[in-house]
Amino acid sequence: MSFSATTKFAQPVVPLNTSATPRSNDNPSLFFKTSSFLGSTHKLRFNPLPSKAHHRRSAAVVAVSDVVKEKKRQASTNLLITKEEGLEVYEDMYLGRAFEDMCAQMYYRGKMFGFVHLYNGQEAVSTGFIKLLKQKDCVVSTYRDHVHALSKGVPARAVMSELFGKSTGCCRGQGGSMHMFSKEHNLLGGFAFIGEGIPVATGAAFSAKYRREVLKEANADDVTLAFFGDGTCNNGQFFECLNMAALWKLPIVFVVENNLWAIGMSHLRATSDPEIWKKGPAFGMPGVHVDGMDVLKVREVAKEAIARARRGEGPTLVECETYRFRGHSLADPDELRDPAEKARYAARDPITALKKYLVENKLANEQELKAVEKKIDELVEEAVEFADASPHPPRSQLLENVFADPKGFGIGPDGRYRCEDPKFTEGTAQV
Ligand SMILES: Cc1ncc(C[n+]2csc(CCOP(=O)(O)OP(=O)(O)O)c2C)c(N)n1
Ligand SMILES: [Mg+2]
Repeated sequence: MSFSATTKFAQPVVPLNTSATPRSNDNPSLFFKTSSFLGSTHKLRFNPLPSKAHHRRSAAVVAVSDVVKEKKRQASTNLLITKEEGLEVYEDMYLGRAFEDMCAQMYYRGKMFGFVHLYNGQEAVSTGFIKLLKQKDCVVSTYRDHVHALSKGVPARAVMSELFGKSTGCCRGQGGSMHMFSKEHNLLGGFAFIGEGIPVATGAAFSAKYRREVLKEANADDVTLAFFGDGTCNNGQFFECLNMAALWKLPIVFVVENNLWAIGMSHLRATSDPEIWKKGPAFGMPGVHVDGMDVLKVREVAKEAIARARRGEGPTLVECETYRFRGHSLADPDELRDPAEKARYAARDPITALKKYLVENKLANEQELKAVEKKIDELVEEAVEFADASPHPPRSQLLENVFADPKGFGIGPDGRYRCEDPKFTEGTAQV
């Protein structure tokens, strides 16, 4: 089962839950959409536009993953996951949740500095995709990056320590929450500017293709996953990179984590056509919409998108409908979102849903899952103790990796870092 390239693919569009929504040409006057799309309760005012072009365009679009539907049909005889995989997936999702809950505690106790953006609610996306990767494959994240790092195998203690700004962190305490990076794990960041990681991911995918096709490295079949949010999809870098990746058939999967909000801006209010997955076919790559609260569905879509990239068939755009259970960052009181919307998604908690699936299908029992939870709770506790006990970086590290030419600003004529001179922080040093 595979996705087909769009323009050649004459498959009927499977509508998302938009059928109740009046089309803009149904009624020439302004109307309010009470927004059934993607489960948001946000009210949206549309301006009517002649929308024939819209209808024509959607007919060429690839539909929601048939992979999932096909598998579902077989589900009574053929489970979507084995016991071992199920436990691995559960463990990773539970780790993501427990880690983030601990971050909230530590942040409010003053152990972390700057902004800290948590991933609660979105675990099915990180786990569903990243657990399918090999070590050599690359992941490019956003500022909501702790859980992507954990799924990619960066040890919890190295992530926690980074958050504490300690020298044992995965960036020696120099990056902090939004800048997780690990060469060993091919986690290429952590980016604070939205959209900034997408070109980096495209470059990583280009490098794999170049090594394979130009340098003839037969094993260079690495795949890159670029994660980013719905708000980021209105940024030019998204479109530029889709174009380049499709043009050069790069081994990349663009994973949109559509949690319906960009800080306090509703996706429906900010985006002319909120169905992001439709933008894949516009560039000649498959676009897929998947329930991002269901890790098993995400995994099925991810399997095919990753395999497609590894086979050299090019990029895929996957839109995962998900939701964040906390505010935008830990500094956000989260007063803008409708409590009914929050409650609706809370009821679809991806960890609870997976647990139910595993137990109902006798893939795991409560005791086994409790044992996983206990192990992870201890691991997270240990990560905090490790981070707390770790030393702060030396002052001399302050300007390392900040300047391309460290001799130009960071290091004085005596060969020592200028920041080591007490006058540096007093502002009276000669620099
Ligand atoms: C280039 C740039 N513009 C604006 C911002 C400010 N900003 C920080 S987060 C954010 C919203 C991003 O929303 P989304 O992409 O949906 O990600 P989410 O936070 O929902 O995961 C914005 C606009 C930024 N970081 N970078
Ligand atoms: Mg968002």
